[in-house]
Amino acid sequence: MNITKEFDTIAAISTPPGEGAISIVRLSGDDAVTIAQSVTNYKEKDLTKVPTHTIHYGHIKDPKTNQVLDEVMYSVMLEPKTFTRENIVEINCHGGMVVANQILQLLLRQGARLAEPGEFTKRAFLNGRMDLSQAEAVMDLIQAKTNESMDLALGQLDGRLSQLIHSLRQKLLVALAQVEVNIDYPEYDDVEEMTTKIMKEKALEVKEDIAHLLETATQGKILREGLATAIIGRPNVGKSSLLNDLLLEDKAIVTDIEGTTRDVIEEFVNVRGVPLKLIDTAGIRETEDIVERIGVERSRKALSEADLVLLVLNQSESITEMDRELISLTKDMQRIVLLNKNDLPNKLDKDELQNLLGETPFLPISVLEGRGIDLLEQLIKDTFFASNTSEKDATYISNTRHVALLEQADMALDEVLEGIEVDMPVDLLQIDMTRAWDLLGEIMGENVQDELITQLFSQFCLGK
Ligand SMILES: Nc1nc2c(ncn2[C@@H]2O[C@H](COP(=O)(O)OP(=O)(O)OP(=O)(O)O)[C@@H](O)[C@H]2O)c(=O)[nH]1
Ligand SMILES: [Mg+2]
Repeated sequence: MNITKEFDTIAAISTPPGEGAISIVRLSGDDAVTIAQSVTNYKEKDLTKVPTHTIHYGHIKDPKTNQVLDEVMYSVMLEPKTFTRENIVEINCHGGMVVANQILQLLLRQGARLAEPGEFTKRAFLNGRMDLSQAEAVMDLIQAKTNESMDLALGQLDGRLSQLIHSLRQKLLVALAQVEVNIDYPEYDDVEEMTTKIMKEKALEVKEDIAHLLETATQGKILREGLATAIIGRPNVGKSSLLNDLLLEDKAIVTDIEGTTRDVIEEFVNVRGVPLKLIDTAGIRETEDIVERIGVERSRKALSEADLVLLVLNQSESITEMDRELISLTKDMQRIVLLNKNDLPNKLDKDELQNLLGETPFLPISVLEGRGIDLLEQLIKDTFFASNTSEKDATYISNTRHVALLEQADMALDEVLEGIEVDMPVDLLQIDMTRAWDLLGEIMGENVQDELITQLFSQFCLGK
């Protein structure tokens, strides 16, 4: 990779905007300490002389106006044992954006540059402190929605994925080394035979490992992005009421008018450790109303993209044509069928319903009275963890970029195998195998294009 090491000093506010007891303004780079020192009250400790990894009480003073801005704590961390492998000073100041912003402005006037989003982590990567998959884990960690997704990110930050990829590449390296032997001693026929044998062996081995990793991809993606759960049903069965109940919040409008929800509403909620992206949809029915019709279209789209469907029926009414249609539409999907309004007299023929549903069980609930919701939450959890062998320490692939690279490496290995079948010369096989090796390396950030790096890091939040 083409790394031009920048050594200018960057600064940003690292705490989220809003009210809080403290905010943190962070400096990283060669001049971090001298810039911090230039805004202290000079009668206080000299930060350029303090030992690394120490914390100091002091003030922030504008050297031009002599105005004291805040009373702060300075944490001084000298390279190389820091997050960015550069000198870092973190200033803990009073909370609220005004103070933190004033301090940041002052640091910029004293020679620091405003950091781009993700630039601290980008430097950690460029300075070799972590590989790309670990840097991506930092981002996942910030966005983690449940304990499970946090574990996943932590594992990756730990370098678990890197180690695994490293071991795959090691296997390919053994085969590639054998090719060199082959090139050095071309006069021995059995060397050539030996070489293709080892290449085949290793290609198959690595393909199997890749397949195993890719199997975990869906699971990993769900942990990261949430299980897309669409609440589907005809109008007025209580979909929005259910959404509000699971969220413990009145997000969606509920009325007794059919067609209340006109658009898709998405909300994240943690149900017993399962991260759900709950999607409330417009009730599905034939309608002349143009706005509602667009809503119904969107509901159908949400349905087709869902990982899990909560199909809501109204058990105080008999089964309608639309119910039948929805039952048949979801028959191949992961679904939970709910009979809502269990508090009202029952008009729904359960035998008929079971006939329509086949194997799928149904669960009577009453959102109004809060009955059956506990069971529903348990069912969601069981469904989720049943489809997941849930190896506690498994390395999950959760990142689309990683999935794409693994798939490409797998294809390159297919080409190696096909080449062996048709007795292709060893040096041509070597090209494909080297490509597989390179592609796996890209997961950790080797040979990755500068633009991709910039784009990846720009997804971070400011100050990270
Ligand atoms: N009796 C009874 N009424 C309920 C129950 N759940 C919801 N309702 C009522 O049913 C009506 C419709 O509820 P909504 O949640 O708006 O239904 P919806 O499925 O979102 O309707 P649309 O958005 O129009 O498709 C409201 O008056 C709710 O108060 C329940 O368990 N029992
Ligand atoms: Mg609704």
